[in-house]
Amino acid sequence: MGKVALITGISGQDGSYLAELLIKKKYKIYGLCNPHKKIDYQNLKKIKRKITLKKFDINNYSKIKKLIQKIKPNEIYHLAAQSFINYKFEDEFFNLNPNINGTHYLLSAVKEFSPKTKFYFAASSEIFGNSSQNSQNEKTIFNPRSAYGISKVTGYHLTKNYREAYKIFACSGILYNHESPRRNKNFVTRKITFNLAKITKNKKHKIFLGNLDAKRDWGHARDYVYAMWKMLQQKKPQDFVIGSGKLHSVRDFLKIAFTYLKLDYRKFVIKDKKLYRENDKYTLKANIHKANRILKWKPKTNFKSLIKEMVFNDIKLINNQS
Ligand code: GDR
Repeated sequence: MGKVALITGISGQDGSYLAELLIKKKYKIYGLCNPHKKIDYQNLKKIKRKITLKKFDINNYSKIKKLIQKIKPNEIYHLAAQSFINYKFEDEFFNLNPNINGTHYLLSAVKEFSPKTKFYFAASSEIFGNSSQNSQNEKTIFNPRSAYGISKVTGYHLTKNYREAYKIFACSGILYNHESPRRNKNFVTRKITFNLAKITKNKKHKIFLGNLDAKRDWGHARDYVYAMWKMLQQKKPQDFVIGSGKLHSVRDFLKIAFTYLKLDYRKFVIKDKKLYRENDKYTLKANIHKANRILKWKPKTNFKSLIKEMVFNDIKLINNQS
């Protein structure tokens, strides 16, 4: 019999790549989707028939309890979250619920009804926020600068406390930005590649962007979900920083993307002050030494290959639409 996995947020970029990986490894998969949001079946098109998909509110403890009691999964990957970061604190309750209550409900249900279940929490580099260190590792002090970051710190500590107090196999992956052709178009990488594809159809099309000098540590989501799985296959539960360890600016991303199509990005980009983020002044870079050493993990896809895959995927998408 294969293992059973429960994935919250399965229809997102990470959830769908992870589900594909686990299907190859013969897992039976239960995937939860937010019942208040339209499900993006596009990401699940390859695997829809191979998973049990449930519209499920993870803010409902009695439902979570029943589900865990019933399926007793070998592994839970808690990926559900409102991932677009609002630095203005407007969306804080929206952010806080899945990361805090959802994480707590799942861990508590595991403790009560399925204590052998291994648990993964999707933390984020945003927990470091305004970090005094040039690159961050598992020992770096947290200093979140957004409600999103604060909620991820809480989820991280809940996970750590259940691990230490109740001996649950629970880990947090502290993931830096990870992208792919499945990235939501709100995020800057996909916004660029999708609009670039539109430009190939209409040379008058423009892309409105905020701070082009903002830097991120970017990797491919497919590589990062493999690290999640590896974390739960270890003998001992521990937390890991997962990233590329390399910094690039939004401008670097633009230049490379446009160069693939022999275009000059400067002719198509309009800077929009409204898209600048007041609180987004911090540059975070991963130190992935521990993941290298213990998980034997490092990213397979480099920055240029990531961009190439995204650009040509969006061109195909636009061509199929027209
Ligand atoms: P981020 O990703 O906030 O880092 O969160 P995003 O792609 O939104 O921003 C990256 C950088 O690009 C700059 N930027 C713009 N961003 C957007 N979205 N739109 C623009 O037009 C634009 N112009 C410039 C931003 O200022 C920023 O510096 C992601 C998410 O996946 C989180 O869930 C995750 O926790 C973190 O990464 C690690």
